[in-house]
Amino acid sequence: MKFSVSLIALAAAALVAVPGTIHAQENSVNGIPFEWAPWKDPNNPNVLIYKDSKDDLFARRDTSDDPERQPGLFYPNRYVTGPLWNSIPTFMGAPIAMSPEDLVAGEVDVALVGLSIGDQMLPGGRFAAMKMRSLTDYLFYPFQGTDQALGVDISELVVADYGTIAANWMADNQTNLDEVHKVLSEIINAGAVPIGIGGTHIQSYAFMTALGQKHGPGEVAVLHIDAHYDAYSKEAGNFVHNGSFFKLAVDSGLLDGAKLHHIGLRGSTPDYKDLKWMRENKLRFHFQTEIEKDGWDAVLARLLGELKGMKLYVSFDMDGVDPAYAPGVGTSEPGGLTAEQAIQLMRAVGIQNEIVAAEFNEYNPFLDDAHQSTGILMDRLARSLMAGMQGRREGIEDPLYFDPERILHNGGDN
Ligand SMILES: [Mn+2]
Repeated sequence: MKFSVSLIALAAAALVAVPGTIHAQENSVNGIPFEWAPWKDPNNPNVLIYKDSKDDLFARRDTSDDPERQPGLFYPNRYVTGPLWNSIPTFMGAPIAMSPEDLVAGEVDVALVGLSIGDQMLPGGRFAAMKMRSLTDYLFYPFQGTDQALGVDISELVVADYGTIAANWMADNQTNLDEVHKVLSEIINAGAVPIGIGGTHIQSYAFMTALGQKHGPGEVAVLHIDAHYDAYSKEAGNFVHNGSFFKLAVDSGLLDGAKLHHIGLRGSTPDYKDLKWMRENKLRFHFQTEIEKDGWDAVLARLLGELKGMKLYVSFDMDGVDPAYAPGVGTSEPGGLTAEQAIQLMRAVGIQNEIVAAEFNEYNPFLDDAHQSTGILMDRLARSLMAGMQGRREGIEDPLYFDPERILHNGGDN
């Protein structure tokens, strides 16, 4: 009798429990005792707790025993000149800065900084920065920096490699964002423009928190190049992931929706519900369909018109470019910008806008071709942006400027 009663009680309990929902009870969640899941906060099972301080994940090396040196930039190379393959690799072959003091003393204009978060459908982005330092490439800083469209030399800019921002691959990526924010703030407060290399698109959220803190929320405009609009809802218990960060940024007031400019959109999203959210929040978006309909030149002119006069942060997802030119991405979408259009866009915004930050992400070196086409393109996109920035310093105002010396012959006669 007793036995059958308890069976009925069990059956009743099973009927009450709704699969997939969380039932916080006195000492268990979904029937799992809290002592078996010590990472859950008994008061709020949606919140993860850390046994150790999360700061331990990003402890800085003790440098007190390092040889003393004056703050500033240094090259890790043995030779005065030479290709990247006979030196210790840095981004573009740039000299190294280790600390904000180095950035200030070196009067650094652009700090190239590696990113290593791996929040991606097909993991690989955490290896992108490492790969970008060791591209099989012949262009290296400061000797080969002349942009062939503008005729300006990017080595007029003081560029440094600021190392790679740690992302603990065993930690959740929301925790990693704190460290990205911290290091980006070091760069921004030292007066340099951070250009992020590698990682995945979730890091964009930390760029926006660092820029929001420096310039004020809603002050900086974003140029977002991507096949995807990255304002999907939060998923799988994550507040932010590499496809949701723009929604969170706009909904939280960190970013003014009217200053979020998308280009490269295609594929099967957004749906009508998401498009409604984009319209309600006044996002500026340019689908590939618009380029198909009106042509690249018209859409580029429209986009540049919208961006005019704004402080700009460039957030470049490599899948915004046609996989014909950039196959090394995890969420490949046929169509998209050509390599040439993307390069032209970087040059143009570098001339037209005050660039306050940029990052090139979602490059997966494991999926690149043997020529490293995606990595080489990512390098050239960063160089083209820097060429635009230098052109702006030299007084070039037209974002579609071309150096006449490189186009016109005999004074323009032929
Ligand atoms: Mn993206």
